[in-house]
Amino acid sequence: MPKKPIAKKLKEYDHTHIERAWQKQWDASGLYTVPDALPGKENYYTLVEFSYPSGNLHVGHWYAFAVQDIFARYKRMEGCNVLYPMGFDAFGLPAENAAIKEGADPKTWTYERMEKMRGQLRSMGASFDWSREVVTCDPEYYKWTQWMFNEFFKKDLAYRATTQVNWCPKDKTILANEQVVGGNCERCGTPVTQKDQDQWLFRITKYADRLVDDLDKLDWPESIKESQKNWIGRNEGSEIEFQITDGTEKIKVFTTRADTLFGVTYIVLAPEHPLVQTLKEKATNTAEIDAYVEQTKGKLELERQQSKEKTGVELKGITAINPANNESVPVWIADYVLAQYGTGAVMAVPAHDERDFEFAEAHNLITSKQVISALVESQEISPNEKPKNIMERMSKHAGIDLPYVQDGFLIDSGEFSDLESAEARKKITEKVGGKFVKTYRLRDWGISRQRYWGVPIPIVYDPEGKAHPIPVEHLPWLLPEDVDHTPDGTAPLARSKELFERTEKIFGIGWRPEVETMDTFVDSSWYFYRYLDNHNKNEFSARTKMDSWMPIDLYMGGAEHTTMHLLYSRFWTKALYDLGYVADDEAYTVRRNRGIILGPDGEKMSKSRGNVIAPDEIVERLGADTVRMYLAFMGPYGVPANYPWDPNGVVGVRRFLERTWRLFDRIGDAASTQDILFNQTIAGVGEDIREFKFNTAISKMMILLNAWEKEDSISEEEYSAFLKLLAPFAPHMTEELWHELDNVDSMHLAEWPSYDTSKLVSDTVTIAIQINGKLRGDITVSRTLEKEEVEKQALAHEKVVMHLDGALPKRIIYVPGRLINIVV
Ligand code: ANZ
Repeated sequence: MPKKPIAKKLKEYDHTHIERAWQKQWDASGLYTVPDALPGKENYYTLVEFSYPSGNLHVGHWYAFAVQDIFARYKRMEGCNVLYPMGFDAFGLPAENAAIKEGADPKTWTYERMEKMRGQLRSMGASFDWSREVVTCDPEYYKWTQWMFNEFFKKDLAYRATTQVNWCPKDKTILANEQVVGGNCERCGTPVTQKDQDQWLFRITKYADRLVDDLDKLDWPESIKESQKNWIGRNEGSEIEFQITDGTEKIKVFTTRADTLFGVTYIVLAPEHPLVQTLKEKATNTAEIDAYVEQTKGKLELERQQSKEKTGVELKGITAINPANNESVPVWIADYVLAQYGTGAVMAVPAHDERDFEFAEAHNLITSKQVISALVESQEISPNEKPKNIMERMSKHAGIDLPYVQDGFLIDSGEFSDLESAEARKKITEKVGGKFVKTYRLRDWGISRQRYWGVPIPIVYDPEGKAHPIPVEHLPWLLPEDVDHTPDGTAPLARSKELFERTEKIFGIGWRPEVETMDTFVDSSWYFYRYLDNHNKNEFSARTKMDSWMPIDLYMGGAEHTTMHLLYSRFWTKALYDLGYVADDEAYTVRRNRGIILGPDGEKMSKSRGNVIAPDEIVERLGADTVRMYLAFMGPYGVPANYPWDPNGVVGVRRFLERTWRLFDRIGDAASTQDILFNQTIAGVGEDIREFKFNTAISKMMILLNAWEKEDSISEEEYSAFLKLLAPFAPHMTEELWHELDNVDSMHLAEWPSYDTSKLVSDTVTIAIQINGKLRGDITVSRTLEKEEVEKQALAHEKVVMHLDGALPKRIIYVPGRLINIVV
């Protein structure tokens, strides 16, 4: 069959025209509209964290969305029915703050920004299925957020209570613990204060154990698993009661070190501990106690834990009895003890705890009551020696600096002396009638926000003040529009006449609406189910659709999401699972975090530094294909690395695409002589993509291109296969060339090229020739050629002959299969 007429010279590579035209054509033909099933194909659901409508796409978005699209496209060519959806996390503070700054209405602002971003997102040429778009501020979406809230409410997973909350004085709203970073508001950096507040919470603590234990079944970066474990902070310990000396009250402490009970020198209560109010009446320094309690109010937990200055006040005249040895010890209040952790009371053991040691030193309390001694170095103990003997051989203090915080052997602990810490913890707890308990750092998730731009909490109160969920027929419970949304610390919805009238009209006179809105992390806790069935009016997502797509095969996102979104959405999934609405109790078992693109100066991109790269401008100048491919070329994807933007690198990638374009003119009747490299490239590119090494995949294509450029001709089959390898990276250009080859169907319906395994290894090798360590040339010889024969051929190489100029080499070093170095 005659090949393409070579005479047909290709026009210039005009990216602007090509990219626009193909984007339009793909849209019009619905190329990326994904059915719920395709005969003979496996479904593959790849998810990326959607963005909030900031209104401007930055390089980070490109890195997140366009580079992951490479993988989605590869999976499609590999034969899967791939879902790669997109949407907007559209409610919340960022949109609202921006709207306020620009004097706009948050709704108008948000919808305008989304429209602009849709255009920018389209310019990436990503294979998003826009027909499944999800927008969390659309009433059709938040109807289901509200419905789920009510399902949780009915099952006591959502409740209202007064708790200490974090308050951002600038954003004038409550923040979840997860949204306080280093004592500051996660969004605006303002130092956060604490106050008591009535609010809505989700009972995430009920899931604490499962959230820890189920991490084992997830293929996630270890770093995220560790952070989640630390955040949940499960701790096993004992609760032990100390009787107050006059016999009226008991103080229950939580300790992880019951083995140190004989070393207790005082007891500390958190200033907020309820017993403080009872005990202070019996103390001789009530006024001093009141003053201290007052002084600690509003201090942040973090500040209390980290403060070097250990403040506190003794409850003078009050003592407690140590149940282990009946000794009485003084009772203090101090803010290094937190009210909401354990029991809010601590047995202090200065000899074995840093914080207690510092506190005792600061207040002249005993610090030297040592009850644990170090284990001697194992090589000093013969396996048969009893611990008793070891103890006798050791000096009692064994030269240890106090506080000694490790486990060891008990000393001066009555009948428990000589036991090891772990065993002693059990025995001592049992002996004093203590209880083994688990504690958690995790608190219930507070979701009430005193802001406008969020999902209205779907609750109404009857005239007696009792909360009722709004029945489903009244959902979506619309966000009122007659509201001045300027934040002043009170809930803006309380100012809506329409909302109050609506409530009374539906429920009766004297009923009033909840006026708080939900934390946006609620909206994003379930959005991945809605992509599967985004127009469903009767369910948040039909079970059949979820069955065909869930669990998500790959969830990519930013490294900053560890304890918020990734923990909340796990909780959400588990709660839905327990209620019988979803089939899996984890929604995504494979998670990878991508890196961050830095400015050309190697610093985080920021307006103030002036190092922000605007993708729109580069797309305009060099094309979307270049930008996609350059970002993929920066380094391995799916690892949390930092990559600085390199303007020369982008141009280099553009040149590669231009050369690929021109290679078209080299298509001829004869295939290239690079059969092995060709097969190796196909194999290697696929393997690299599967491992998210898009950078090395691109290098491999570059190597093949270099080799082909030296050939007189390459076959159309070869060129077509190359286009297929390149298609996920540069979808527009390859589509254009594919059609230049007279293909009718889209490039992106093509199958991934196959390769000939028998041609992966060459029976020849290329050996570098060095003279005095400098590369001078190479020879290609049979793999099995003897050393002497290789040397002979190397010595006959023209460069070597020239260099030796008749002289004999001093030495020849041969590294088999790689290089030969001739020393002259
Ligand atoms: C006695 C003791 C002796 C302790 C010793 C430690 C070492 P983690 O592991 O961080 O969870 N604790 C208990 N409740 C507390 C509260 N509300 N505020 C501040 N500290 C509290 O810490 C558990 C330990 O933290 C507990 O074990 C208790 O001190 C302290 F050599 O009890 B320990």
